[in-house]
Amino acid sequence: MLKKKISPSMMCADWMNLGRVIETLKECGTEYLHIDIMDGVFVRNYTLGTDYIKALHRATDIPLDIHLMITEPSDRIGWFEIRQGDYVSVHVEADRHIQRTLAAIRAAGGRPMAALNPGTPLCFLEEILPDIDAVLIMTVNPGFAGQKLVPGTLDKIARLRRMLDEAGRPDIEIEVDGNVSFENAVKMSDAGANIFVCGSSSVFSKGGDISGNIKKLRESLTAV
Ligand code: S6P
Ligand code: MG
Repeated sequence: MLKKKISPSMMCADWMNLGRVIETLKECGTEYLHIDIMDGVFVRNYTLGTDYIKALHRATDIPLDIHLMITEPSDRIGWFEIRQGDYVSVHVEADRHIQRTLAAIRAAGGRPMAALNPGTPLCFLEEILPDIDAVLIMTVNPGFAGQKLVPGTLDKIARLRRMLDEAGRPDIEIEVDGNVSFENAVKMSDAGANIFVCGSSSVFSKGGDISGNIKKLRESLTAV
């Protein structure tokens, strides 16, 4: 059984109090910090960037979970400062040379993760299982926080877990990203996910403070 891990989505944090937010996330034992990188082409938005990653590397030893929503990431991996143990995810839809890109992430000290949009079938992963440490299942169409879960993605997580186990890769982690609310996190965990990207629906929900939200999330996940 893979450890359940929390990866707060930093685009949803209070940017005016970022230092304090990072201290709190560290105190709460957050396993990763999720960094959304968008290019305005692969998704219709811009968010965080290369200098933000450098600043976080200097501010904290929490490993980063860098989610590249950019076209042709193979040409751009070198733009990003990757620290040993950081996860870097690339979308299979965005890359003509995904195997080479995943190898480049590994060579830079990162942990390669393949990301799939809700409409992208699992068969896109078949040839690259030897090259990845994790799969990112998008549970909303990427680009924006605050969206509603695409319901079919719950079954997709379960089918992926079966596919990985049958392929002899129970070690490959499944990350979920999009509307990971307290309720949805339990369903996602039940289906086989173990890394939870938490944004406005849970860790940064206005209904509570960060520590209280993380405590509530961990309690519901361990009750599964
Ligand atoms: C945007 C991005 C996500 C969001 C996260 C927000 O698609 O990849 O990481 O930041 O999903 O969380 P929430 O709870 O607002 O959906
Ligand atoms: Mg993301």
